[in-house]
Amino acid sequence: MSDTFTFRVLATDGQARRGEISMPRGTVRTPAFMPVGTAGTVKAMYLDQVRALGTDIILGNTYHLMLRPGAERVARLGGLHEFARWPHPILTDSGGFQVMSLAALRKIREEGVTFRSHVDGQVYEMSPERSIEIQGLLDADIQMQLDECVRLPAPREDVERAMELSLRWAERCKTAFGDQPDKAMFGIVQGGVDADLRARSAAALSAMELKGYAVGGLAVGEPQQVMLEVLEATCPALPAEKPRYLMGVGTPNDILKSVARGIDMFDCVMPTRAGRHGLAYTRRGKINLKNARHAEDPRPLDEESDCPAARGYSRAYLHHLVKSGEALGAMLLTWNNLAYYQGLMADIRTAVEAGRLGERADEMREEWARGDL
Ligand code: PRF
Repeated sequence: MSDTFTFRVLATDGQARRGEISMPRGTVRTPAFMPVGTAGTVKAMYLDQVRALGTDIILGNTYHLMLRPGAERVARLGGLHEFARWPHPILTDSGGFQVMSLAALRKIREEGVTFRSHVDGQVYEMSPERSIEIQGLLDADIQMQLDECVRLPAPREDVERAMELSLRWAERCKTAFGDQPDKAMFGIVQGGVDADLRARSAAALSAMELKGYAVGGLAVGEPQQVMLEVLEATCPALPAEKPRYLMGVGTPNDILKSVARGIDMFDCVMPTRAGRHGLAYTRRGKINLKNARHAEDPRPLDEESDCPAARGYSRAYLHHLVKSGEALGAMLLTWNNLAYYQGLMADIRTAVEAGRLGERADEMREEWARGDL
């Protein structure tokens, strides 16, 4: 059967690409930002609002959903799209990274990972095969291989062992996923900050002829310049005709610089988490609404924004909501931040099409630096 999951590069600007990933549930315009919908909800947002901001795809987490409400239950209720009422593409992370950051008593063996749930203390086992089975029960359009991400800095032999294990797990995930023309299973490049480990990982995954590739193991404590050097070594080693996803990144500036190095997809908790903590992203940089200087400021966050949250409420009111711990404060700031991020991605796509990503990035940085409106 011919693939109904396809990727096309429509334009390039240096290493940057403007593309389209198509699948039966919809088309993802790249470079794309995927809002994080860990537990089947983009926190503090209606999914209709998330969609209206120009979101083509959201991310879900195997780890959270397997623990609560359980993958088999979601499957009985029609899958994650039906359960959450998001009929558009969904990518799920495989669970390995979240096990390492959230679960207790983690143990990694060749067979898979054993851990104690942070929800109810029960012990679970997750093999590469079980991760793909869960992502299938959730009915995710893009599924990620189970991998091991080592926290940096780490000794080279630990990074190498985790990278090699991740390659063997990629093979097992590929077999478990089988032939599904309407969906994709992406491999994840590991190898820390070591250029030759990254090159080996990228080459071995490329040989598996997967439908897409992620770069994992970055934004785990290393300086931005180191992350960018790893991208410069890794992206050219991946097949040009497949989408590339940088996991868990990042700030607007990280995204601009990573697109310029060949990345097509991103996810990050930054806009949603920051919104719940009183921080607003605007085209003039970040505004901390907790700060007392906003207490009597009648101006909106950005009167030129298309987003009602940015245009329709005074900073004084937002300050009051945040200081009072009101739910509406988190809702409005998350809305504003996701609107900013999706506006940024649209701006990036237009700039790549016009062959002026570098100039546009400089203009944006200048505007951020000019500071508060
Ligand atoms: N692996 C997986 N998910 C991830 C990462 C990874 O390395 C990262 C690292 N930035 C974020 N999310 N599976």
